[in-house]
Amino acid sequence: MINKLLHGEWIHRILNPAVSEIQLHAKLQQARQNMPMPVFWLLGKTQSGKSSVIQALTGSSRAEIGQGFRACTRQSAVYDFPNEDSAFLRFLDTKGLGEADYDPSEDMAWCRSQAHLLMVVVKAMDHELDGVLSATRTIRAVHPEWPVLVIQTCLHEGYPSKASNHPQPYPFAEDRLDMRCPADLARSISVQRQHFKALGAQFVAVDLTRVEDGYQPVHYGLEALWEAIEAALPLGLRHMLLQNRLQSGQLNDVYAQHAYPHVMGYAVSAGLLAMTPVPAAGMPLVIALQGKMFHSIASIYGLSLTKRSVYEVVSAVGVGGIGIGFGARELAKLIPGWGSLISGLSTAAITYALGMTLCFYYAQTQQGHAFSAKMLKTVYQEQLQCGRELLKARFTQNPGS
Ligand SMILES: Nc1nc2c(ncn2[C@@H]2O[C@H](COP(=O)(O)OP(=O)(O)OP(=O)(O)O)[C@@H](O)[C@H]2O)c(=O)[nH]1
Ligand SMILES: [Mg+2]
Repeated sequence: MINKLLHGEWIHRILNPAVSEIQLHAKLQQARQNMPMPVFWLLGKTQSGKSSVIQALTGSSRAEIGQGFRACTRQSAVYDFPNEDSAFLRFLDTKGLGEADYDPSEDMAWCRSQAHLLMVVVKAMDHELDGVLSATRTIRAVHPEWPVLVIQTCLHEGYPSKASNHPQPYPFAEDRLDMRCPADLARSISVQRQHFKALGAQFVAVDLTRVEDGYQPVHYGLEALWEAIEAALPLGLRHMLLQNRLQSGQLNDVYAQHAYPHVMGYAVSAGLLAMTPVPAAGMPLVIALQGKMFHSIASIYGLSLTKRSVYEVVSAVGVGGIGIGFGARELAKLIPGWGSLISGLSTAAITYALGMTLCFYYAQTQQGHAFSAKMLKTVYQEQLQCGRELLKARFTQNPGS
């Protein structure tokens, strides 16, 4: 009986949230103070390849990145991925570096407790590095705790001829520029690394080309870039970002691919809300956020969110779905600290699984395929498992710590 009531209430609240957008936004801000969103600060001259790095890491298109940036200081802009509402990763792009006497203090003030990884982007053959070096030095002096990753781009500009393809296997691993690396390029890369070494930097060399450039692979060195990021900041971001390109089978349609990072973002936010000590208000907030996620998925599929669709998905999942969330919250009271992490991860995984199940539901509906409640339940169970795996690192490592 209680289960049935809870169930009905859940469906009702998804469609009619008990909290306003403003309240939800305020609570999320509060939750993020305890567990801040990871921020990558991209520092580099104009045209050094900053947007290309974002593109390669997130899979966003140039247009999406261009539209997604909003100014945050006089010289910098911020890009929340996948968007402001469902962001789980933030990029800061410093525009002013091309100009003489760039003073990073305003950007630093804005970043204060925000940046977690300083990515210095330089073209591999560029030797006018004074501006970038001095900005890095200033930032480093104030924030020695931020890891510095120097990303050396546009490698092919140092290849002996236009016809040369990328050297394989990848010869640019730190301090081991081997014989396959073209001589001019190797020299240039080493000189750059010497300059930044005193600043405690790590290095990675990439060539993030466009398909029409004709190089293979298009994103050369991306693997090494991810390894360097994960080593500096072990938050599991690589899996959280790449899963959308690895989804197979029934969740492989373009809409699901597009919805995936949004689902991930809402899942992280729901987990954060569940972890924040806001007595009694926790669950309505989480459900309001799930409601927002449902609306967002529906609009990606170009379908409207009907009571029926919510009912079918939530019914198939069963009260067991939210039961885990409630159970974990109870547990959280018994085991302070640990409990809230379990609760955060559980709520995030449940939200993730719900979102992906709704994607499956819409994909099947759209393609006119028959499906049963049992199938929905199976998808949910699989995605719950998957969500737990994907989000585990995010909820056990705090970028702020
Ligand atoms: N081949 C190759 N081209 C690159 C690489 N990085 C950037 N480019 C190209 O260089 C140009 C500038 O790259 P962006 O990523 O837009 O550089 P940016 O630093 O964001 O530039 P601004 O936003 O203007 O400051 C584009 O035409 C890219 O396609 C790279 O690693 N290899
Ligand atoms: Mg750019």
